Amino acid sequence: MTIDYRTPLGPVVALSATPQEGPARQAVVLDWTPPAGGRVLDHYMVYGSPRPGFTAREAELVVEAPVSRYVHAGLGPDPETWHYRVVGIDAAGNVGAFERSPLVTSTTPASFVVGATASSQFSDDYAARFAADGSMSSRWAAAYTDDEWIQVELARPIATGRVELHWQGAYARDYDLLVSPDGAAWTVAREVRGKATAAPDAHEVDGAGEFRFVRMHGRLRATQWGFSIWEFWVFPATPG
Ligand SMILES: [Ca+2]
Repeated sequence: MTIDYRTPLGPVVALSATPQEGPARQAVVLDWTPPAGGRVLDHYMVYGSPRPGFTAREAELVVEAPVSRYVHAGLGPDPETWHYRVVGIDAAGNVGAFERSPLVTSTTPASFVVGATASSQFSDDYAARFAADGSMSSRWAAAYTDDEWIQVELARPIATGRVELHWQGAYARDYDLLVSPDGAAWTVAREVRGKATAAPDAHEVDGAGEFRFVRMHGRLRATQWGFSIWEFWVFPATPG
């Protein structure tokens, strides 16, 4: 079969945008099929915007994708509506027409963990919010001292839920897990002593009253480094 690269490149096919829910940050999964005609595609330009009337401007270029799938991550914690179009660029440099691309729209759900604060941070690159950004490649790290804490705020109060602490190598030997309805009065939900590895911890919290804040108070470090957590997640027992 001979492929004619001189004719205009057609639009991508079957573009879909599906929200992907995470506990801290949301994402939209974009999937599509290459344009008809069997051409070799070099890459795709993914355009997106909260405005439905967006155009193919550089400011609205979300990514240049090498394959026909892209996960638009890091959205939220509030619901976000995004509109997308995708154009292909073939091996001869032909660019698909923006206006002929399907327009798809996706709205993400609200995040359940809406924010994080801490008693200290090693530097701006290790701020508390990096433990609630949905990414396992960013993290909070405290100053190199014992007795430091990090807490997350929830979208709504719950009485029962699961807390997941995804520790980096610099985990806590001893720590307390506390909950609070207001961020001021705290109840100890769990005392962990003698933790021996950096494996994630999951705690089912129940019977500590209604709470909207959850705190990990590190008492004793397992390493010389500061307490460090990739992600601090809370899942409600009953979806709200
Ligand atoms: Ca993170």
